[in-house]
Amino acid sequence: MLNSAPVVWFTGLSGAGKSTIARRVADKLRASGTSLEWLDGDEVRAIVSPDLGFSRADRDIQVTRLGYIASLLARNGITAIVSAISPYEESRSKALAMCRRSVLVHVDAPLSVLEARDTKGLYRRAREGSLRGLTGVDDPYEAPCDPDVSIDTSQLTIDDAVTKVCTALARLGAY
Ligand code: GGZ
Repeated sequence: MLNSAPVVWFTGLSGAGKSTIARRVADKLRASGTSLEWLDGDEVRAIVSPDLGFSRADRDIQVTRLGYIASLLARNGITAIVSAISPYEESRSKALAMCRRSVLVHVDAPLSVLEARDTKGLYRRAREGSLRGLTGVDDPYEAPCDPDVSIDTSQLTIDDAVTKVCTALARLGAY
């Protein structure tokens, strides 16, 4: 029987750096021969969840879908990397509970830094009032109480962030 693989779950606000770090971790794991899939919230929404918006109920369904897909991959020996805002503690914990082994990574930065980066212009639109319900501005984000890894991307380089995640995976014997 195949051993179950880990799920690496990145949570945090838009623009915090989840996808950037997830991509670099994926590259590093692939280079060491790990079979993996990366489920990015934005991409999964486009393909699997076009029916969903950003209400609490819809975000919870999105997070459940991500958790289920990740658990299927992991139990078949494929490491699953998930990057999604996943703002609510309850649905995030339930999704992770579907996965046998997981590393929860909280990617954070002060809101002022995210607003200055604003690569997609979402924060500007939220401040102007043309985008409602942006997480961290006028929609809640429940930070994990006890993440396995905490990264503040205003303080840490991407290289150091990747090393922190890989160290946590090594503790699981998964890297
Ligand atoms: C949050 C939004 C919103 C609102 C559009 N709130 O950083 P991005 O741009 O590229 O990725 C974000 C993505 C959120 O999808 P997730 O599946 O990660 O969210 S959740 O886990 O909360 O279900 C963001 C963009 O969609 N986006 N409107 N109102 N993010």
